[in-house]
Amino acid sequence: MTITITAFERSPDGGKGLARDTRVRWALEEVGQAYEVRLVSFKEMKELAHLALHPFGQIPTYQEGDLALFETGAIVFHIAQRHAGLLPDDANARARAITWMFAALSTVEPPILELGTARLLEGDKAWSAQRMPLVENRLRDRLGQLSRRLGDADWLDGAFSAGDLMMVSVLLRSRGSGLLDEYPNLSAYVNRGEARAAYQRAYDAQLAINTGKRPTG
Ligand code: GTB
Repeated sequence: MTITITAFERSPDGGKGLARDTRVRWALEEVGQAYEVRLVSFKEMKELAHLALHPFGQIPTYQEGDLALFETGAIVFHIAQRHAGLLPDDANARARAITWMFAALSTVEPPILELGTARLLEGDKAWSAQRMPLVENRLRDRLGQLSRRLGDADWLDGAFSAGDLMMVSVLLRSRGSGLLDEYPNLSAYVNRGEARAAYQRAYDAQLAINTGKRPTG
């Protein structure tokens, strides 16, 4: 059955991997599933046809036959459950990998997004200078905890899994803040994720849409 995802017609980052269709593309590449992409404009995302697929008017969505999904956590989890390659066979190891997916989305991503909002949308407010160190330190705390847990391991729990895919995807969003560089093992972890052939294919395909160039891979 054909898999179709949605992505930005024009991504604000020019297709440099920050929009969340990247993690879905990456998961599909890891498990070797072909997919099609339907590009949507910001206007179309808020129209009824798209809202029927995504109640919050966002990308990405995922369609496969009768199934329509939104939320990257649910989509990547679905892909990882359906196809071999992203979750271990051992039941306990599988549960731990799923735990890391949730940790990425509900414990690590929020302070990253909070800092983005504070810098991009609130930087000009009178109270911003007072609040900024608090927001930055909240993210530092989280990154420090994750850094200590990762230690010198390549991946969070044994072999690369959907947990790493989600964690690397989330951490990538913090790179521009400069804070990730304060944790060399986390920087190296993100670099390892990006170096995977499946990630590169996903990145190239997204970039090609925004630059008009065909992917080379
Ligand atoms: N929790 C949802 C999920 O994980 O699927 C969040 C989905 C989401 O935030 N989608 C964003 C969206 O559609 C795109 S990824 N936004 C439009 C809207 O809400 O109206 C967020 C994003 C967009 C662009 C960049 N960038 O260019 O740097 C980075 C991240």
